[in-house]
Amino acid sequence: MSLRVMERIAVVLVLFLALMLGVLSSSGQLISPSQLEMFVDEIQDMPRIQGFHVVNGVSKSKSLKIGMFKKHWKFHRDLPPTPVYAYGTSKHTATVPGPTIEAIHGIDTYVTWQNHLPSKHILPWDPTIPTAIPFTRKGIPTVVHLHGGIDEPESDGNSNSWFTAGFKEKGPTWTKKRYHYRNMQQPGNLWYHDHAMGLTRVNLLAGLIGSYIIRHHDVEAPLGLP
Ligand SMILES: [Cu+2]
Repeated sequence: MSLRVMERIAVVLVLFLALMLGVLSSSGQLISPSQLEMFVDEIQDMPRIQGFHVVNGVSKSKSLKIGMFKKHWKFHRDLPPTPVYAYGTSKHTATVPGPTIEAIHGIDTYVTWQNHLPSKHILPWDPTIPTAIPFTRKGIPTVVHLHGGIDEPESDGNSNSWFTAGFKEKGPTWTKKRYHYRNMQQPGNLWYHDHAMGLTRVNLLAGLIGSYIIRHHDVEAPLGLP
């Protein structure tokens, strides 16, 4: 074993010890999920945003603006408010999961996703994997992917089409601010979520997820659902 290899092992051991000490010293604040009482909070119904207008009884396309905000969120009666990233039309109304977007089959929905996040992430992220890193090292890269949506590539939330707050910095494949969802596919429940290169994991864990429903009257009406 060369001296260099031993040095590296020593460094890894020291880092591991530091980590263990950190875990032990903060364990007084960690809450075991098994100690939380179940079924004490109402299941929340997320705010709904219609992805269409109704003019004289006819559905028409609509443009939405949905932001990403840092705020605090209560996950359980006995947990303190937790820092999160939340989707919403304002910081005040933003939720985790984000608002449910309701679209109608065949009616275009446009969404301008706006990043209002601060410069530093609330969660640690792994810099050793390919990651969206702004040139200035400030800002949290985000880009929204409508999971299951059949849409043009420019609106599909390519991992390298990320952008930071105010579109200050953008990834190499970024093309436009306003995403176009055609809603031409089968009706059903989709979800939208962050998709930034190397940060998807932490951005979702921070709260950047939400539902997207495509409705189709002719398919649903004969079912007579409540
Ligand atoms: Cu997905």
